[in-house]
Amino acid sequence: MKTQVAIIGAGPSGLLLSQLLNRAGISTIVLERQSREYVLSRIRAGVLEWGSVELLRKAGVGTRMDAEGQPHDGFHLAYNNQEFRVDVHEHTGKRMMVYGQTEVTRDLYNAQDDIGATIIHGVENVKLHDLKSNAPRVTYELDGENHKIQCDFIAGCDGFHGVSRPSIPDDIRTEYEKIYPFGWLGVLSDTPPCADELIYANHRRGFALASMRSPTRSRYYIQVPLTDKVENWSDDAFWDELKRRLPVEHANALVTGPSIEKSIAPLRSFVCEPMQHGTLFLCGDAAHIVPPTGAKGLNLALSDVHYLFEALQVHFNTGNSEQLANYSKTALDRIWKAIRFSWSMTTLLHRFPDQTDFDQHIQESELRYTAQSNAAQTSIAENYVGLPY
Ligand code: RFL
Ligand code: PHB
Repeated sequence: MKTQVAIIGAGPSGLLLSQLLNRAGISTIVLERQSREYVLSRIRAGVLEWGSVELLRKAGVGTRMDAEGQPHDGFHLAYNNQEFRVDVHEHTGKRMMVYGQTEVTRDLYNAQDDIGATIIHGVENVKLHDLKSNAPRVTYELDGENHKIQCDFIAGCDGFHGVSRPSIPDDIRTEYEKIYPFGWLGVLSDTPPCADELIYANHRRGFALASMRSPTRSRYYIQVPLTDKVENWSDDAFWDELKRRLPVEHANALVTGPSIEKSIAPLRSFVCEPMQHGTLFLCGDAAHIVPPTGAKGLNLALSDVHYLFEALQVHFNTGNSEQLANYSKTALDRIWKAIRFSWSMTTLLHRFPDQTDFDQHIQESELRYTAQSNAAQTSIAENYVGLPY
């Protein structure tokens, strides 16, 4: 088989890149290890930056998002039973869109079906070859048979555990990592959200987040030790703990119900440099991970795709490869800023195992300062809504 761009992974970054390239007349083949049903059953991010919204519209997948997504103008920060609102729209002129990653992925799959794009599921043993030549290849197995794709470029959109990043030789690749000493226990439930906007709560018992997917579907998280097992958290225990950590007004308004998804995610910050090697380009979680506190993971994956798509388009249309050569540098500039923001939100809002009363006072005084300072709120707002591409 032959294509211009072979894409490894059918998560949001692989599907969006394929969608943008196909619409620009550039051929792709997407290889995905899992089934389509499995990809569409993953519950992940919930908040889109406005740049992501505009990019999805540009890719022709904005119709359902615009009809069913919920634009939000602000969010709330809580501590010590107090809370304040960061009015993102007032500070930046932009808003966020609450629309789940699962729905984004579903819209991308449907759009790819409509244009007859090639997505091959259930592939095994994907290997990348001759990355430094101008005729790279991808080999894989499907139903026990070996296959080969010849291409001009390979996009590594295969997430943190994929094969693309390790295909960059060790002596060329530098990895930066910070592991946080806690995880997030998340629950999805068909109950109305306890507030109109998201609430991020710093609490002495640990962080909590009240989020949502729709007026009838809520998503909540609480910080838990890394040693906790999801089986040991009954729904009742989750709701009780969440109520303790949310400001009392919202705890009283909380409607509980059976969980329809419950999982624990560890928190880490991770960056791989460079994000390209010869004809291979990494996008999204394949190259970087952020803790979810800043709602940046999915949005960074989409902004990487924007940079790579623009660079590939210029290359194929004009033969000028300068933008492509600068892809890693351009993307990393924005990524490191999101890494910093996600780290600072995580540090501000979580309870660390060795945390002293002094540390707690520092967190609370930063929150008090932010509550009272227009400048501090502008800074949080412009990072939360997404820095410009
Ligand atoms: P994805 O979504 O991980 O997609 C990668 C795809 O590649 C496939 N794959 C392979 N295919 C072929 N061959 C191989 N060898 C392959 N190895 C892997 C995988 O099956 C998969 O389909 O990466 P992408 O597209 O870069 O998108 C990134 C986002 O998914 C990610 O940043 C966010 O979901 C992160 N994230 C969250 N971000 C938020 O902003 N808010 C959240 O609440 C939030 N929750 C989460 C998350 C990530 C999680 N993971 C990865 C553990 C919760 C979880 C559980
Ligand atoms: C979510 O709704 O899943 C969500 C929202 C905001 C975050 C993280 C996760 O910062």
